[in-house]
Amino acid sequence: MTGTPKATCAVAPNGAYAPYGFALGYERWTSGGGPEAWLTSVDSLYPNDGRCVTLPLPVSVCDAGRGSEDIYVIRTDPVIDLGLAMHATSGPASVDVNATSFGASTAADAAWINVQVVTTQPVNFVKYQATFSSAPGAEGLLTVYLNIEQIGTLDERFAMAGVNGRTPMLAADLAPGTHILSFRLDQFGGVPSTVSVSSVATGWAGFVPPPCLGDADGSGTVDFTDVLSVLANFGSAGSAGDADHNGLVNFNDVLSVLANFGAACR
Ligand SMILES: [Ca+2]
Ligand SMILES: [Ca+2]
Repeated sequence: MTGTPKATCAVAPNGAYAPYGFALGYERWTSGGGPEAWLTSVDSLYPNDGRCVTLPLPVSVCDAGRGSEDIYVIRTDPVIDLGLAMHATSGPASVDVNATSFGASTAADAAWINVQVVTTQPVNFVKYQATFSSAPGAEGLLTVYLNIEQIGTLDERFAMAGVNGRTPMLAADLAPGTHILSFRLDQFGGVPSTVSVSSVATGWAGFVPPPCLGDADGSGTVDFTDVLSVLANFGSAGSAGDADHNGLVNFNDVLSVLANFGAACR
C-alpha cells in the first residue's frame, strides 16, 4: 500500500496530498472496531473532494492475505471445534488445545498443531484470529499451512496488540474432502513467543460483490422502486425485476424485496 498516493482520495486536512500508504493502513489501526471503524476514521481525517467513488466495503479489507485486495465473503463455515477435530500437536508442553482455540508457546523448537478439517463445500479461504501474549521483545512467527502448502504468516513484530484477524486466500479452490490445516509458531531472537489462535474457519469468497438480494432494479439499495420493478417485469426472465437473482421474476422476488427492504449494498 505504499507508493503513489491516490491523489484524488487522500487529501490531507491541510490541503496537501498525503501518501495513502502504510501509515493509514489497516495494519496499523489499533483503536478497535474493525475495518469499518478504520475506514470511518480515514474518511474523517481525509475527506474526499467529491471526485472519489464510494468504496464498497468488503467484509475483509486488509487482512485478506493478499495485501489490500478486496475480497467479499460469500460463505463462512462454522468455527472448527479444535478439541473435537482430529488433531496432533508438538506436545502438551507447547500447545494447549481447547474447543474453539489453541495456545502455543515456544522457547526453542517450533510449536505446532495439525488439525483435520472436513469440508463439504468448495473452500477458497481460511480465517483465524491470533493474539500474541509474549514478553516484550519476542519475535514469533506464526505460519499457516493447508495440506502442507503455506498459505499465510503472521509476524509478531508487526502484529497489532490484541486480536489479529487474518483471512488468507488459497492459491486454488479446495474441493470438499478431508484436509489438514496446520499452525506453526517459531521464535527468533531468543525471547519465548506465545500466541493464542481462535475462530478458525473455512469459507468461500469472491473478488466481486455478491448479488444484492432484493435489489430488483440494480440501484444498489432495496426500496419501494424494487417492488415496482418486480411488478413491471412479473413473469419475465432476465435481470430486470429479478430481486433474488435466479433468472426468473415471480412472487419470490416480491418476498426477496420485502425480506431485504432498506438494505444498501453499495
Ligand atoms: Ca433497488
Ligand atoms: Ca427471481
